[in-house]
Amino acid sequence: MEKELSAGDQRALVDRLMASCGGSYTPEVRRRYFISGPQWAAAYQGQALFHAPVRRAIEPDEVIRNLSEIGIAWWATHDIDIISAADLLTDRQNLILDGISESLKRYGVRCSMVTGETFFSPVWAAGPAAEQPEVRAYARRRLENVVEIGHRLGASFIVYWPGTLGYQLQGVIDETLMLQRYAELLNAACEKDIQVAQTAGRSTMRHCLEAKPFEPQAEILLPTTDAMLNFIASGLLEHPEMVGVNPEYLHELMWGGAPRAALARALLRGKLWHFDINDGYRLKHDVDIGVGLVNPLDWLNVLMLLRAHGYNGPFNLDYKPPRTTSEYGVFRVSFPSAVDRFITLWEIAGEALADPVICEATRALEAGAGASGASDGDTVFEANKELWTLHELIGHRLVQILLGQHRGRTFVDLAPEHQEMRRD
Ligand code: GCO
Ligand code: MN
Ligand code: MN
Repeated sequence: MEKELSAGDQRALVDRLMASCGGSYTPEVRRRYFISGPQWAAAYQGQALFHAPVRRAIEPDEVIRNLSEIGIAWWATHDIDIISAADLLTDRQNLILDGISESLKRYGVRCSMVTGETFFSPVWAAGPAAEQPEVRAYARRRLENVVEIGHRLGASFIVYWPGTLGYQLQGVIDETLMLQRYAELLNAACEKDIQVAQTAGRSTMRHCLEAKPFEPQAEILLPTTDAMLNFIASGLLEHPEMVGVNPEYLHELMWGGAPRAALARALLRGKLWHFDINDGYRLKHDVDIGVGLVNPLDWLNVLMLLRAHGYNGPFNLDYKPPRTTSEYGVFRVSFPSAVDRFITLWEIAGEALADPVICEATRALEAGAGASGASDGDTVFEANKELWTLHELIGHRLVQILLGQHRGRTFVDLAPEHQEMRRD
């Protein structure tokens, strides 16, 4: 009988195959990118409605140490990821934050973003902008507290995901009222920020709204990044200049949108400040798969847009290591491979933007045929129709660049077992 593969043997196998994969960057190189690792992604135990946890709980100090070793220079957190419900808004909270600050300092990691939990606790059963004044007063204290936590940890971004802003049952809520009430909460957070920033001699933070089309409410009041942009411009916010968006790649894909187009619309409004990066499938639930594992071509194109428009905000690894990945695998495979795919796609995007074929084709398309005499549709079409073949040529070129064909990755000398497929 064959010897059983012990846990140690399995880890050694994972390490060996991971090393065989190659293509990884050093921690120093990884640190050059504004990539953040969320506490909740690393600490995700694999639990869900139909799923029992598969990994043990893990403390912030351990997460921060591991991110540091991998070369992820930034860390992000929810208030309740680091402070238990019992300690929130008490003096104990400050002790905990001191401990976190020490861990960050010890491992040379910086806190980029903090976010408030307004979806999990029983008190949010009807959402943070519920009818009851006491729920909203509590929500306000919690959001103001997140602002304080953010300043204390040195964060520059706050994210809001109002997934409980909506309803399960028809006829219960007045949407306009709920949105007004939500705006009041954001106004309070911005006011608090102005105050704390002034006292602390710091800049105010960037407040970023994150949309998700489905979950946890049945109907969501602000389901897309576009809805968020509209809300920011609604006149309900007292400091719209302090509020921008944090699109999540998968959340735009989930409703059937094109993430790149959603990002472009936010860029045009000057509101693309923060970006949650991950992957998944259209019109499915929020699987939060690691960046580039499902749609690498689309990701390449997304990053071309962001590079071309000088996006310089954080890339937040808001994904969930799959349930099949072990605790060991989270920091040995999941995080490092996500970072390395991102960096590679980012660099390929730079290559694609500078690619002579794409550049020349784009210039030619922009110039047009130059048929100045053509005024009716048929003549304009006839004058330009050969040029438009370049669209497909550009599409082909982009895939070539993704696959490395432009660098000579071809299969001229097919392996003998594939020879029979050739007809030459
Ligand atoms: C999700 C959400 C969350 C938020 C986070 C920050 O996919 O469930 O995107 O991960 O980003 O709660 O507010
Ligand atoms: Mn997110
Ligand atoms: Mn998500």
